[in-house]
Amino acid sequence: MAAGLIPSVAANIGAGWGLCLLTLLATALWLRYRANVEKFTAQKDANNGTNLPAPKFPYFFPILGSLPLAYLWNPKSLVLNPNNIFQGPKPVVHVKILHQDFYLLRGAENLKSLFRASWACTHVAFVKFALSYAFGTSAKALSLYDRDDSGANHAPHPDSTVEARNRIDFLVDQSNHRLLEGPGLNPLWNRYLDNITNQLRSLYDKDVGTEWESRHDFMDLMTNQVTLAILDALCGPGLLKTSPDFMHHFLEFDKNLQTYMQGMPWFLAPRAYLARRRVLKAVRDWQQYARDNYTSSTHYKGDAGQNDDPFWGSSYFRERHDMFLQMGQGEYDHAAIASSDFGFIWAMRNTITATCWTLYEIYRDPDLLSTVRSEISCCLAPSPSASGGSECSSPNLNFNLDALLRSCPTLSAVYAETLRLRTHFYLVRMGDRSPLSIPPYTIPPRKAVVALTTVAHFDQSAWNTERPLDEFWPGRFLKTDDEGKVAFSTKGLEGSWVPYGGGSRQCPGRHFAKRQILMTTAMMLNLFDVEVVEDKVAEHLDLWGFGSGVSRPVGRVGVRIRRRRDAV
Ligand code: HEM
Ligand SMILES: *[C@@H]1O[C@H](CO)[C@@H](O)[C@H](O)[C@H]1NC(C)=O
Ligand SMILES: *[C@@H]1O[C@H](CO)[C@@H](O)[C@H](O)[C@H]1NC(C)=O
Ligand SMILES: CC(=O)N[C@H]1CO[C@H](CO)[C@@H](O)[C@@H]1O
Repeated sequence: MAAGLIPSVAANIGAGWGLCLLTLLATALWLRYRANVEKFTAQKDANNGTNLPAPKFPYFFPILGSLPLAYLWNPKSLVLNPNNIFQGPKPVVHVKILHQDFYLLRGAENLKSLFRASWACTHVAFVKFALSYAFGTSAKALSLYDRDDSGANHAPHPDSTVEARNRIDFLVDQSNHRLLEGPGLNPLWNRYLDNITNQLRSLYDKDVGTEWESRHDFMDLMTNQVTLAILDALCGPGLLKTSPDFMHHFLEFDKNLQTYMQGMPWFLAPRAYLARRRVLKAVRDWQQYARDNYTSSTHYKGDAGQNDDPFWGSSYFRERHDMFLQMGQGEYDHAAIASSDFGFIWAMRNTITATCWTLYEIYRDPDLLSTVRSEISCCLAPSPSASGGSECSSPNLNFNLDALLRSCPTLSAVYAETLRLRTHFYLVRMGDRSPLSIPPYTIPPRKAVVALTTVAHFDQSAWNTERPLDEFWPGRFLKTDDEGKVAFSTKGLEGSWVPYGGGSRQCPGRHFAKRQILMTTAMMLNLFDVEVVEDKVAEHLDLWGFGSGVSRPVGRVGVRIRRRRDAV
């Protein structure tokens, strides 16, 4: 017995000493922490300067720094909690997490300063991170980014000696703009319009009857329709022809995005990495098929885009393919091109989920539904098939896009409020060679400056809070004048409504996204009556869902659906 006692006494004495040391350490840490807190709260920002260092957010543990552990279980509630690094008393803070320095900022004026400073920023670190972690682009291919010091602006940086063909950051940015904000936009849009019109007509003619019938999940139904049509517009029919399961793997990939971004090793998440291998293989197979079949005589005719073709889908992918192959010494091989192209294809996922949420909000509110329906009924042009076409039984879907964009205040407000409520995105910038000016502060170059759309969109001081900010209320964007006329307005919301970011790196897909969401919504409302019967949906906002853009719906929305009774 005694023999058993001795070690346990020794252990107790040891533990006693350990405890004593720990107490000492904790006291020391506490004193240091209090001193930092005092310094932080006492720092007065002289408003005559513009060159101040941002206040340092005090932290308790030397190595962890301000690592917000509660983020792990509920990121959104941590982010909106008034006592954390995202919401503290100072709108610009310097935080240290695991020895990394970050600058967090919030407030409309600071976001506007950040957007203004975008032209002096470099994105290379973030692009490389996303391409390698999420999309699996090889380190060899990404080394082209390390060698490109010419910047993303039209004129290369004066010290840079990079050859024009190797200006990867600038060239990729330019090709995105050509497709989404330049000559590529209308053909892309026309192909989307053509496909979604036919898909929804076929749903009307073949799948949905005149009597109520149940559907297990409305979000799933819409996701499928919209994803198919966007893929067709962007990549042509070849992607689904060569890989009929692409959509399934794509949605699986999307669900797991944060798993890849967090650098989870493959053996802890084999299914997630399997989904990624499958989508990447699909893109490679499609591009092989496009290389084999494309000739300059296979281009589309007319509005579908005479520079585009059914094999590559858009000239965007065909030209990017040549552009990447011509860089460096062939570091960007076919696999690397496929993974970067997939990164671009993935970027459309925000507009898919946004369409689902928009329709969900309208269909579950009968008053809103009838207001929006009466607005869109004024936007119909005569149906081209109305005279003698065989489709005279199905409703007119020939909406005038400009009218939808400009003359439907409530529809616009639903769109804007959906993006306000559901977009959770980190906007990140980094000064390239010179510091970033966020008056009165100056932030040193090569440090990440981060703002979160969620913080901006839930800022009590910026928004009309007649209804709580966690509630969907399109009225936030509507103004009624003296004669009772309702207008859509985002006046005074610059820097507060920021679902697309801002400045020179603002989302180039926003024009397509807005058209796509408004038009698809108008068509659905004109074709179908939908009633929500089982509302079991929530935003995917745990650690694995938060921060990737417009939230993904989880759970389901059981509905009854039928052909619209009073269709016009
Ligand atoms: C509702 C839909 C969408 C939302 C909320 C959204 C949001 C965003 C945001 C917040 C950024 C970062 C902007 C910044 O840092 O200032 C971004 C970048 C980007 N988005 Fe979108 N986006 C949407 C739709 C699309 C679509 C449909 C496409 C095209 C297929 C697209 C392509 C891109 C690309 C290529 C970038 C990177 C731009 C760059 O780094 O230069 N987006 N998007
Ligand atoms: C700015 O204000 C501080 C104190 O308010 C003062 O000491 C300093 O001289 C001022 N600097 C300039 C450039 O006016
Ligand atoms: C829409 O595009 C998808 C994907 O390419 C294709 O499978 C489908 O047949 C197209 N639908 C219509 C009606 O054109
Ligand atoms: C439509 C068409 O021409 N398809 C051809 C494309 O290329 C593949 C080889 O990758 C051929 O098998 C197809 O017949």
